[in-house]
Amino acid sequence: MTTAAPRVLRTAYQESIAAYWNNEQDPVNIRLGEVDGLYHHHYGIGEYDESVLAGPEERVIAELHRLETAQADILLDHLRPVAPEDRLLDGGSGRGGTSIMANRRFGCRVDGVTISEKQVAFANEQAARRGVSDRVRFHFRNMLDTGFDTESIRGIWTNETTMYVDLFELFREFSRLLERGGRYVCVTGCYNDVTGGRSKAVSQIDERYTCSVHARSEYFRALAANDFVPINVVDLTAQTIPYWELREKSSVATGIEKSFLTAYREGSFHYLLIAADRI
Ligand code: GPP
Ligand code: MG
Repeated sequence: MTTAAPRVLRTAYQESIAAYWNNEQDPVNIRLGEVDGLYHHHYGIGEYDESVLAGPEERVIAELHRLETAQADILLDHLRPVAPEDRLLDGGSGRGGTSIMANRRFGCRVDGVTISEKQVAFANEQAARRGVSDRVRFHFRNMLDTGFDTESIRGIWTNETTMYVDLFELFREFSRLLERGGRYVCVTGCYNDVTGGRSKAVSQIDERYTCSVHARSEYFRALAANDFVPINVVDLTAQTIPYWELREKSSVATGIEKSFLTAYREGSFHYLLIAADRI
């Protein structure tokens, strides 16, 4: 299935991103993951149960985790149908949560790629603990240049990872990897280019994660340029605001909560799901 992998880290920027994720140990990710062993690097959606605020603190942690898992479930809903013999790719797989959920739901082979060697080791350890290492594998590879075979994959997703890369380069690679009729699902934060450029709150998010949030229009331009046709576009903004409100009140708040809440409430930023088919 695989050819020799090309050099993974190609630029000083990519090296700095890899270093960030190799050192990341934030309680907002670790403590939530410990709830049930699904470690996420994305945000949540849905209403929260206000009674958790009465304590104990573990209830807030579990509730934030439940909302993050609900986000991954919605993403996977848009990948269907997937058969057990299909193969899926997780572009920027983090600590592996969404990949493990995809395998659990579809029973298929899942490959995750990330430029963080720490994340690769961590996620492979999770797969081993669950006894799914034969079906779920994490690789130290660059999603812009995976080295996987052309038209070998049925479905690809990126769960909040596209703000680290050029979308035209990324979708060129995904277009190559997918079978005809294969599906790509993206959950992302993007800035609203109807209201102008990057707002101050969006710039704060960029600064916090060393990323570069794209304009909403950029996604559709880059998809169309690479033979992807959107079938569903879901604005999840209203559904993610409660997650940020609960997180802001929690003991695991990191300080970025205000920027997300401001950006979403003022309309300068959207939390978007895009599902597109490779024609
Ligand atoms: C990190 O998730 C997600 C990103 C760095 C992408 C930025 C996302 C946008 C929607 C702009 P995480 O779970 O590692 O972040 P945190 O540590 O804040 O929970
Ligand atoms: Mg997190």
